[in-house]
Amino acid sequence: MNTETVALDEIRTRAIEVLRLNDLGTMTTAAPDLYPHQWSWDAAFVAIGLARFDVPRAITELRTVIDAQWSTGMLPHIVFSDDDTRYFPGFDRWGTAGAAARPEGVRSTGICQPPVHAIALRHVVDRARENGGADQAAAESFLRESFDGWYAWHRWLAGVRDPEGVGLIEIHHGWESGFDNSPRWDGPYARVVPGDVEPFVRKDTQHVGNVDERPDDAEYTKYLWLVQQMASVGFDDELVERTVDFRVRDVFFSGIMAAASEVLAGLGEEIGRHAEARELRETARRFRDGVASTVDPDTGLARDYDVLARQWISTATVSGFAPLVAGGDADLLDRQRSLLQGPDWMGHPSLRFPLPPSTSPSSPAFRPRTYWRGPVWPFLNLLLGWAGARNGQFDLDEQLRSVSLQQLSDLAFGEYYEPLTGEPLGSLSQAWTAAAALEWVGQTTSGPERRP
Ligand code: 9WN
Repeated sequence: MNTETVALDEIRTRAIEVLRLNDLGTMTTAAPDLYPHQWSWDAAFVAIGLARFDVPRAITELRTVIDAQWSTGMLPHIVFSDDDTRYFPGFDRWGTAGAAARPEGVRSTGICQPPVHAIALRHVVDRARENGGADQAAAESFLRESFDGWYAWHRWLAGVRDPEGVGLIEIHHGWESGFDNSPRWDGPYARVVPGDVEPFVRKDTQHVGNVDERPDDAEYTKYLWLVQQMASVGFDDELVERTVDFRVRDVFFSGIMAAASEVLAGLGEEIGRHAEARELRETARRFRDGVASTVDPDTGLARDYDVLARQWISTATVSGFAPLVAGGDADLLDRQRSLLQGPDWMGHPSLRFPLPPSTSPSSPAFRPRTYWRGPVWPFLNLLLGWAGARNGQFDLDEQLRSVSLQQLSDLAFGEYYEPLTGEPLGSLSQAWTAAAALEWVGQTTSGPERRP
């Protein structure tokens, strides 16, 4: 066995241990202490990792996500476990107990996260088919059984969050983006003026090495104010849109929407759901075009749009690469790939590893230790690599894979990494980081054979 094989075996073994450590049976907690519940987009990445060694468990993870679906079609961003002690804001604080659309018996929040789920389901079905036998039968049956749920989720997003059909998803909280305190949201949050926010005691700061890595209390007050605003109208879609002080068209969310709609269309075709597949391909086209329309000709980066302030958001964050995720025009994808591999991003000379930081080190907004303001997030690199392979950008996919595996050979499975030193930050034993590692270790082919 050569050294690389030994290291990969070890990464695999330890990553499986991390997923087992976070396993509550029907859901995987996002992290053992900091996040003791199931998060929606984390669960999708977790399913991708689980599918590398336990297809039935990967199916269970996705089943828990879909079982929490609201009657509107929305998939909530957190499905709460029974542990009410370690995370704030918990189920009671969310005020979703009386929300009419929430399925009885499933405790969840009332906002959503990016729709990576169909991409995860694609991975699970593919792994199951490679294994054959019972795995294949279970995954194919789950695909048939759950297709309507995923389809309803995409229809809800397309209809309720993009009612004007511009091809961009509107979000109502930074938490919906999954990029909570990214400098992308500084402008919109600066305009949020909280009313009376019920007193609160945070718990997240007890679980990280240094509180500066997390959002501050002023940011949390605004986060909770938005929750209160939504709760005050029972999380009703129409009323929320009229009430909430944060309304932004999120370009990265929209890029994922484009990619996942295309993938879901393919899955639908495989089970004979041709009408739905046609509609989903049309949805994918709409969001690809929407994402491409935001690209700033000067910087080459895609932009979010602040609906209330009627302003573009041009901060240089990794979300500017939404077109790579969405797919589409070959010239645009080529330009974006060069930009990503160039000196303001993966090629920045100060980086410990040539991987995309969440904010460009060349931007004045860059903070190397603070959460979404600079650190490298491994799960995002898995998504960008997947998109790269799908776009035929195999060098990008291979670079993200091999360098990420070097980074993750510290076996800490950090939530995020300090880009200049390579130090793991936030939570350790983070589930989706372990899942990303498992997927990378499991990829034994590169180049066109791996085209998703
Ligand atoms: C709020 C679980 C989640 C991720 C998000 C990440 C962080 C939560 C928090 O953790 O958000 O949803 O409390 O900080 O920003 O992307 O899904 O890992």
